[in-house]
Amino acid sequence: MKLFYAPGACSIGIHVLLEELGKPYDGVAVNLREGAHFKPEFTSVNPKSKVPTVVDDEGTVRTEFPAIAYWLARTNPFANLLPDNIDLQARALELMDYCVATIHMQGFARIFRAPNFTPTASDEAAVKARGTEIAEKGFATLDAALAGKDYAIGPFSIADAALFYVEFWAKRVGIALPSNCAAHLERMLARPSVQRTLKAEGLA
Ligand SMILES: N[C@@H](CCC(=O)N[C@@H](CS)C(=O)NCC(=O)O)C(=O)O
Repeated sequence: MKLFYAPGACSIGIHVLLEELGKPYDGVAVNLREGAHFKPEFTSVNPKSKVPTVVDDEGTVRTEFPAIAYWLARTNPFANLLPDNIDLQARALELMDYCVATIHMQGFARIFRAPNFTPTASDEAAVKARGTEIAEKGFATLDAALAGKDYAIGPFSIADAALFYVEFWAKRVGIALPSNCAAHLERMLARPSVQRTLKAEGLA
């Protein structure tokens, strides 16, 4: 198994899940700043030019965070990354989609890539402010969902990997996390899988 990742990018969540599995894999760092994801070496693997990208042992390419996470959980049931209970599974998928499609793609994407959202440089501060607003609303929603739970759906699951990376970004850009999200981030940072991932990505 091979994981294409960029240090500190959303691929960090999939990196954590691979560490949770404890099976051998190769981590391949893709330098997004230098545009390595647009070069043939990478686009021949994933023409979408995105990390995370996973290539499994049969050579099948897997893309999109929720799909990769779901596939890892279902093909490695010993790791208990997704409970058998269908309601909890649906909750995990719901939460992952909210982290990726809303908090990441609508919130943090505006903060990290404001020029992608406006042709006018003087509008970029407003774009970033809107991104912050979307992310903050997202964390407030997830904070309520976390009440009384150690992890996103109760037991640790693939949803925590998605929640972890957006919380990690919040800390990086100075968005204050509400208390349940802040406690969840600390809980994640204490997991050996997360510590190994941060070390491997040069972020420890
Ligand atoms: N919807 C994708 C999002 C992946 C994504 O946006 N990855 C970012 C890094 S966090 C990326 O590869 N960006 C490169 C670019 O868009 O140029 C997923 O779920 O995996």
